[in-house]
Amino acid sequence: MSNLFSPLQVGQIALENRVVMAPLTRNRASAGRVPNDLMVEYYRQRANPATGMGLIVTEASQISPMGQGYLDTPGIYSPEQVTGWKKVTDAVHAEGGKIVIQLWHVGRISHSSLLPEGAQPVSSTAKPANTKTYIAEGFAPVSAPRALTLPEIATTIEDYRKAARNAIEAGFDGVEIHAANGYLLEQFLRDSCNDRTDEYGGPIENRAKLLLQVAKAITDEIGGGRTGIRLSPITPANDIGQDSNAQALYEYVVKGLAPLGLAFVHVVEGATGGPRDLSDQGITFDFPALKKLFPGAWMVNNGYDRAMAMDAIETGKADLVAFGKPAIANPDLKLRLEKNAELAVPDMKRLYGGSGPEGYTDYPSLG
Ligand code: 8OZ
Repeated sequence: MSNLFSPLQVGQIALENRVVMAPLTRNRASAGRVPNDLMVEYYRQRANPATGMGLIVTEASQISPMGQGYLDTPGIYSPEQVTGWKKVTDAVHAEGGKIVIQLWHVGRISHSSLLPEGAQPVSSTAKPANTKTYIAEGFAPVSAPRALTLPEIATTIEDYRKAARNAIEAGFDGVEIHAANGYLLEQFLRDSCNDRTDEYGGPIENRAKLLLQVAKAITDEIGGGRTGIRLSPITPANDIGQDSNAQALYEYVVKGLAPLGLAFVHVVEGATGGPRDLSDQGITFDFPALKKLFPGAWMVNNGYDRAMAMDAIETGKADLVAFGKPAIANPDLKLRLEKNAELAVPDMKRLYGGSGPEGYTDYPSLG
């Protein structure tokens, strides 16, 4: 029988265990949004599947300069970034590990000070989100966006395609499309945000079009077996609002993804980093019904502890479990889960930013 510690072939990626490091924003890239040597060490520490992660999903990484929304997040659009990431993938592979990069465009969750020539952020809409981001001066309200034009949408799809090509050049085993947490692709998906009147707005088929075109471009470029996607059907993250019919929307999306032969779908169950159950707010979602529509590997996330994760795999509710905070504080997470050893907790003051090892590469392994 499968369990959390057993191998799994995920598309073209052979995993030695089912413990996944979730994508985790750490805001530690160097000038030019280039991955640096401390980032190499951080991923290396977690990469050996005998003790650490069966699969690492990197922190969200912008596909273009316009895709950036926070200070010091890494990119995957410049040659220098590809060179920086190559050091990460080489280190992970030397440990016997597997790593995919999360491809990110923040859409309206950005600030002009982070964008080329102080540009306005872009989105499905010109309505601003009521939230903050983190810039050189500290926390700041996001800047008002403008709606992408049709030619700009085409360019954005090409940016995703190029980023996927860059990821393979940088040695990644694949990519995860970030279509969650209130960022660009979710800003198109949900009718709580998307107020377009063109072919990318209105009915579900139109709102899902950008996501499916991005997935098609990426799978054409690098193959479905190297492509995964992250969805968060009911998260309220980043002031996205609830879709009027999330079940129908996300079922349409997963049905549209299935023929592309994606390696995995990664679902955030409930509110990202918050409650899994939102039924007290009248918000429910049938996740097993969504899983039934997808033939590839099913990755679950959000507040999983050891017992929940083991149960999810053993009962077939999921094929993979992604851990966030536990993966930050426990480089040997798989070993600790296997031994039922105590899990360290992260220093929450050091989740974002910094340039030294504190709260980043100084979490010890057992023994
Ligand atoms: C925390 C801080 C900044 C960004 C996400 C990429 O929620 C993020 C993120 C998380 O997906």
